[in-house]
Amino acid sequence: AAVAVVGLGYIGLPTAAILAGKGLKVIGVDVNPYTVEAVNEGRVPFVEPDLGVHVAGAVSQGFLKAQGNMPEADAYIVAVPTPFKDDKTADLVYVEQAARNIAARIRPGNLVILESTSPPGTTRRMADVILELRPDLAAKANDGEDAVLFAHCPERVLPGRIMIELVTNDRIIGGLTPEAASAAAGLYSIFCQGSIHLTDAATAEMAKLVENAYRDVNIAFANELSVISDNLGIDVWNLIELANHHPRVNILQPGPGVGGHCIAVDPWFIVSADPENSRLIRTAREVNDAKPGHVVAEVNAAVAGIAEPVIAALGLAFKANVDDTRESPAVEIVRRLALENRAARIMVGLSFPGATLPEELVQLPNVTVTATGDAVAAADAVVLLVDHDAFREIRPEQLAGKAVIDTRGFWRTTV
Ligand code: SAJ
Repeated sequence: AAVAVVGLGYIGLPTAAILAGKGLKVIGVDVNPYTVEAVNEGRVPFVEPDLGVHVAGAVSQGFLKAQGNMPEADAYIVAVPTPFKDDKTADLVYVEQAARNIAARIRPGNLVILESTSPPGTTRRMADVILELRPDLAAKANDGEDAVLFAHCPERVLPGRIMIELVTNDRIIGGLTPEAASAAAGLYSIFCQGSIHLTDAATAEMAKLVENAYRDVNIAFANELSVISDNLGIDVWNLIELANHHPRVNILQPGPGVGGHCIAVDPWFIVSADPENSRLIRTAREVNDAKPGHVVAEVNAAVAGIAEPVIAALGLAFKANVDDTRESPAVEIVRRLALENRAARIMVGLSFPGATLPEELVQLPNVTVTATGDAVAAADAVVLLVDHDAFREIRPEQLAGKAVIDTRGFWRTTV
């Protein structure tokens, strides 16, 4: 059987590589010619542990190839971006474009799976786009083997552990019909060792959003506690550690804000589906989005009396030990510090050798990338934004006499 994986990003490419590794013929489809070229040369255009060997192996054995056009296939897996717009609603243009391209090639009895994180109702909408373009297939909706099957199978893998979690995590699969759910389960059971739970498409869409909103709300609780604790002169890390000794309390860790392309985005899809009743979920988003401003104010206060202050900012990624800076609160904090303190020099220490500044920061004349040790040595204030393991090499004596803003509680035992 041939499987087309549409969108070769953080989710599509690992899924394509794993399916190909199981001996299926997989055609990866991507609008970006550089991605297509990279994959066909067995290369991965982003950083994800272990993905490279899977892609290189699958391509060299002839099970995986990439192309720009939609092929004919038995099953289509759509893993395109679903970003959010300024009004916080989901932008479904990429899903709709994929659906139109699939409509041109799809045949009776094919299976179409939406993997992209989507607002409730999107699988239905994708099916409608395809079936409106293909009345011949719409007429076969009740024709047993000839009916086209539609399902939602949300990804739940953690960046940095994708190749492990794709195989070991449980999956939720929601079909527009029970037949579609079980056909999709048949495909995923080829590589998924976790249990597969079947439901309808809208519940599966909502389950994915709810998982990330759950985490967002819990992180917001920790972030709110950190601001309250700062105002009360209490060490929040100590406070949380003590409270977590209670058998039914498990507070997460505060930080500089919430980043990444999932947790900072997905809760808005729930809010836009029912704005009136999503008060807690919306407020959590607002609390987490306000945290970078709190960090900026803390740093500004620390350098207030210094004419041309030097600020060392450690880390830009959205979390520890990854190189992904999308929606990263650290990037926003550095950008705002640079704009609000034009006389200041912001030296950014990065943990990945050869890493460069993201686009939002390259234009700023007072922001430079500096070796971490040099940035710390030159700084009046050190703000730790990401708890990368590599930053452990900074010794407490290097921080002596400097203002330290530790947004992750990284040095709470050593400083
Ligand atoms: N963060 C905190 N404090 C914490 C935990 C996290 O401030 O105690 C911050 C991180 O620093 C980061 C953000 O939250 O900025 C999100 O990081 P994360 O590790 O919680 O999650 P992601 O975005 O890497 O991946 C999430 C996962 N979802 C859940 O754990 C419910 C993953 O399983 C999903 O597959 C992924 O979103 C996704 O693609 O939706």
